[in-house]
Amino acid sequence: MNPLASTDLASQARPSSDTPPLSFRRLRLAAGAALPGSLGGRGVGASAEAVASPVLAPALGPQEALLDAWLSDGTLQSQQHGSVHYVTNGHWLHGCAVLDDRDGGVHAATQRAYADVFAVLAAQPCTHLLRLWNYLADINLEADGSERYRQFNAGRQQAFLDVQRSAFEGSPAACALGTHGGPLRVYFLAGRMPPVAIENPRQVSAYRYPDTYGPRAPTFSRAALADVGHGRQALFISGTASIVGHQSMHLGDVRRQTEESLTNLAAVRDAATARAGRPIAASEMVYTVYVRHATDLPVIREVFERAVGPGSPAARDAIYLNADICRAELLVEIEAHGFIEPAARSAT
Ligand code: 3EB
Repeated sequence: MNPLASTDLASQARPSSDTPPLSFRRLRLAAGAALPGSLGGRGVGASAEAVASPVLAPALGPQEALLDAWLSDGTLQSQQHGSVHYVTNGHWLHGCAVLDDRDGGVHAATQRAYADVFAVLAAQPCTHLLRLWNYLADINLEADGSERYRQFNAGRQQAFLDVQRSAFEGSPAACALGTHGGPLRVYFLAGRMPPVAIENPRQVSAYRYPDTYGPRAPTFSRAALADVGHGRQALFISGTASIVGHQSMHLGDVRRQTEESLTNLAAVRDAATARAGRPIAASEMVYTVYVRHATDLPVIREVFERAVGPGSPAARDAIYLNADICRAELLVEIEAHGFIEPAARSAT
């Protein structure tokens, strides 16, 4: 294990109550290495468990992987249920559903993956989803008469309805990306308290998209704000693209798509900080940038680094993955999370 000191974003806070805080680290690992004591997370790069999205930056050795790991103190239990493997300490839970979508198709695989996730949560004190990360091969491919992303949306929404979870207002924060092969992977993070869902005033809520984008709308909120212990709040910003209202903007222009995505990210961040009552700087968040065409990396990176501050922690620690965005015309998508610190106590 070889933690990048520069990307060690672990909480320094210690719990004062009986809730062990949730924290995060983005790590560089040797292939096959695990991070002891973590709840788990999403890997990319050289790992059998990794998402099949090539890492465009930072440069990795052939035997290296990047892990976005969620951590919390206490006794960890690893369990399996159906397609889901998960780890929990009773306060926080991270898991992943992995299913081959080749047999029964994307709709069935997605519905099944989410049904397994909800069955796990129903049997736990951690019943509330904070954030989901969805990865599906060939997301823009037409199969059996409809695009695979649309089939995914139908299976996802149905799974929420099947267990009477809201598929509209209050949906979890999420992203959905197209990988270069591999099974359906649904990573999820859950806690004991429901997060606050945040929308973007510049965009129609995704769960209210008109049916021109598919018969079943995508089930996600633009962001979620969750208490993570010791007075801190985690802000999870969903995958954010060049969409205004419900329409894709700047077709074919990757520079302007990146700028529009960052304008949307700032709008969601503003809505969230208004709700939290405390700010979080763009330069202090942790980003994943999804790049459809590897050749667009230099332009996307230039625009992104200018927005978050050249040389900032955000610019230094961002990762760029080669992946398909869920609308064929979108060239870039950016997601972020960060921690909003408690208001400083008065010295008096
Ligand atoms: C969008 O705004 C772009 O289906 O879970 C972003 C984040 C997108 C999440 C999802 C899709 C999803 O519609 C795509």
